[in-house]
Amino acid sequence: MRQIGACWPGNPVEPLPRIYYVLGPNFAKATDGGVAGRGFLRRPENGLAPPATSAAKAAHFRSRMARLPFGWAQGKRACPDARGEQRNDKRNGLRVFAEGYFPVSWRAKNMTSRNSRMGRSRRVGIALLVALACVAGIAQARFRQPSEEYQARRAKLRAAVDGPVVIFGYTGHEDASEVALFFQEPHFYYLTGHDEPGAALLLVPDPSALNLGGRPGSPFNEILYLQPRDPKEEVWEGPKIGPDDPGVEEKTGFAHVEPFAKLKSDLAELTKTYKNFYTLLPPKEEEGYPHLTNWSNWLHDALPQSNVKEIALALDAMRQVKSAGELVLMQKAIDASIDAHFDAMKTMRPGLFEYQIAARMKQIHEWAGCAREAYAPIVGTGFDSTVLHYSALDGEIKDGDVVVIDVGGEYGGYAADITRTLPASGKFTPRQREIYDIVLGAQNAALAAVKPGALLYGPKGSLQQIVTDYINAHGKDKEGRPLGRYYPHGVSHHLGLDVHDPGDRTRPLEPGMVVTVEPGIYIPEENLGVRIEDDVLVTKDGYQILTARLPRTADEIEKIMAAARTRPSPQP
Ligand SMILES: [Mn+2]
Repeated sequence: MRQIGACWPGNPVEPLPRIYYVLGPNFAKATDGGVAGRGFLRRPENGLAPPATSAAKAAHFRSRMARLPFGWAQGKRACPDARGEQRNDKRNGLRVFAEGYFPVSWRAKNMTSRNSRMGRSRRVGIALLVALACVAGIAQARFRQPSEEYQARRAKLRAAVDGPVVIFGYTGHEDASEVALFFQEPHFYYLTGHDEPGAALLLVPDPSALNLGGRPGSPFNEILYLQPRDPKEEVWEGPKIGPDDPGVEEKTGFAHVEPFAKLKSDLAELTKTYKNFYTLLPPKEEEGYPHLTNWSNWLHDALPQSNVKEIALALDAMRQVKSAGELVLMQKAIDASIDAHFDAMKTMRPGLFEYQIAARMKQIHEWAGCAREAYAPIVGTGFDSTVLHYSALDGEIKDGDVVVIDVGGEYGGYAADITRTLPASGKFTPRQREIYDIVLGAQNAALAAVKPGALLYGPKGSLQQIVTDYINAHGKDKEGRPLGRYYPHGVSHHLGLDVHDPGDRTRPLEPGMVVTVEPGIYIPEENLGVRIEDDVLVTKDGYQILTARLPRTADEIEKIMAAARTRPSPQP
């Protein structure tokens, strides 16, 4: 019922068709179209027959496909049109979305930085969770920084533009699946710390432009717009912050909070002063729920005579450099994830299934305060170790396998991203160790280059080039060829509120940036994949490995595994 990842474009292993559609559980049941209730369907336009055993269901699917808006039919991963029906019908106790297409919200690791804004939001769809939230008060999925930190970020962004900035939070309608929980749009969260649906933010460079009909406190240079409170909704969703609540300024850190309905007329007022307005514009093809497309259309309608310009560059650049408060949260995510990786080393045994390793790791994250995983866990054994974003986790771990474990928790909204590769039996074979040591050597070479001014990607001396050169200069495949062909991905990405944090990956490194360093070699014909991934803070003079507590060498890993084997296998 949910889509797990798409393809890896440069993957030499198995070039997959670019698009999968996500289908409802009833569809999967009717068609056997997937594993364990996951209905995958390849796009019929690709000429690939849907894996349907029910011709009627497949015909219905095709007719629905034909009605999709152009952009979706051209290659989007999920269809938005069934979700509204689903909500309404659920209210009436009906479930008629047998052929519904679910927005993709699973935090797939393969989202690009531009697209990683998408599909993050989760709607509370499980009555039990709602009830718990009501009892416990408003569940705080993220841990706020002090209001001053958000105020300073907004002031910085205001100073960077020549017109008002409008940013929209998620509405809570982005994901209609049963497991969805609300999670705020990361840019909006970065600027506001506000974690409830349906809000918007307006920043105005010159406050005198927004003298709004003598409202008390005018003029304003920033306003938070909130939905009015709805007592009927709150029975289900729990109490929310409303624009007219006493103390709303204190709670939100905004001197001015208005009902959302006022945003349009405030914008109209601002057109008297400004020609340029800024927002997050959608990429050419927005993946998942079309949040940016919808809201930039809304804004164009509200501002027909104005220029609506992109703010992402300025905002992404700010997000790339972490504050002390952000680093505290990141370290907590990393520490929980390190503990989970230690557990995996101790638990690893032939005979276990991949999902069992992941299950223990997820539990350790949650016990440590992580609200959720930073991305869909990857535990790949044998051949699965060579699939970069492997996510089925249904393989049995066999003696002699290597197991790639790329699993990280998310704490206070901030992601950890850690990979270790373990020998299933506790001891690498000579060939496995040879490849392992090449990956480790490449990682060490890349780490040594991390300092302010260094480049992740680009010409000679970039981390990507260092890793490629190192891998090509060490070891050979079975045909005697260099191993560079088995390193198909990038060495690094920024890490933060998103596991693949947005921003320019060719920007020279600066102190305060947190990036991953993650070389890998994946040889499918040998069922041998190795990735080692650590999270690194760029400092004034070089770098600090935030994941340093977790050993990286083959010797250390074997030692930890051997020590655990003298004791009985840990129980859940
Ligand atoms: Mn990574």
